[in-house]
Amino acid sequence: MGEQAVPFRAGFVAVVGKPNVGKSTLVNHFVGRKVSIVSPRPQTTRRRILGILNRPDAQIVFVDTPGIHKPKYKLGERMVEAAVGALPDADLILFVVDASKPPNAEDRHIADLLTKEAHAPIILVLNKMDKLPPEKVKPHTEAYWQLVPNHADWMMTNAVKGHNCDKLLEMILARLPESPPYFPQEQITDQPERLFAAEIIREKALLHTYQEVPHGIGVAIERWEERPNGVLYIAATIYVERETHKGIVIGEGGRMLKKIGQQAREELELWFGRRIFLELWVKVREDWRNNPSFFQQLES
Ligand SMILES: Nc1nc2c(ncn2[C@@H]2O[C@H](COP(=O)(O)OP(=O)(O)OP(=O)(O)O)[C@@H](O)[C@H]2O)c(=O)[nH]1
Ligand SMILES: [Mg+2]
Repeated sequence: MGEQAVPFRAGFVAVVGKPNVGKSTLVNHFVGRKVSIVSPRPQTTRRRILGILNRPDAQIVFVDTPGIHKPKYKLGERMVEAAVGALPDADLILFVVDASKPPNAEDRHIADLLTKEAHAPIILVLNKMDKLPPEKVKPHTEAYWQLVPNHADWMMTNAVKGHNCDKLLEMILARLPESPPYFPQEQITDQPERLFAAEIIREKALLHTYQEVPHGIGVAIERWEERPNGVLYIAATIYVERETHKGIVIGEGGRMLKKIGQQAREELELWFGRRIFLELWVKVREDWRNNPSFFQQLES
């Protein structure tokens, strides 16, 4: 008398919302490792990045997306296209909002896009609950809930601490279709190591820059070599849009660049489990965010 086999579930869960609400933090929490960089600056994520949670009974493919915003550059247009493009094929959608603030025009715009582009059920994720004052819980929850078309459920979370994320995961699992896995069960992302390395460097550069500077930062891996002593040698260029920005990224006596390089190297050594020699350069490329052939190069 064998036990009834539990059906395997698998599916794509698109994670969408405006910039800086905590989408990538949430995806990293579920995957249990950083697959998508996080920073306090809006528009950190620039591409669709898969974060895969493998369990004995399920494979959840989270599709992290760039924050949907009103684009001012061609890069921004591409980012928004990437986010909206994740909607039609998703099995489930997480609409992530910053619950500590009431919905604004950007959230309403995303809700309209969901009405047009989404076919799957939508779970409203009211993130940053730690910043939500008790008297705002009811009005904010109700205001967001009314915005969401085809809403299936909602959960209040703190993605940094992981609060309520286990409950949210149960909600997701319950709505996932029966399916064999889409990816090998040891795979956690679709992002090649080279691109991940470029992203980690960009994350460290974002952490130390402000205002317009972080938005104009792009990282290109120039060289990637196995050295005979077992060290991985990586040379990368940090592109900025102005000469003044170059000065900021390099810092007085090169101190800022050194700090960015040291933090990126330490984290990459942790993820790759090996010694890394990282060399960084800073170059100016005016208006690169309006140059698709240039920013596509950054992704290869
Ligand atoms: N207080 C608080 N901060 C959070 C929470 N979740 C994320 N954050 C912070 O919010 C900032 C943005 O987080 P991200 O995960 O990069 O946000 P995102 O939605 O992916 O942003 P984009 O990639 O720019 O669209 C970071 O500083 C996070 O640490 C939360 O639940 N509470
Ligand atoms: Mg992000």
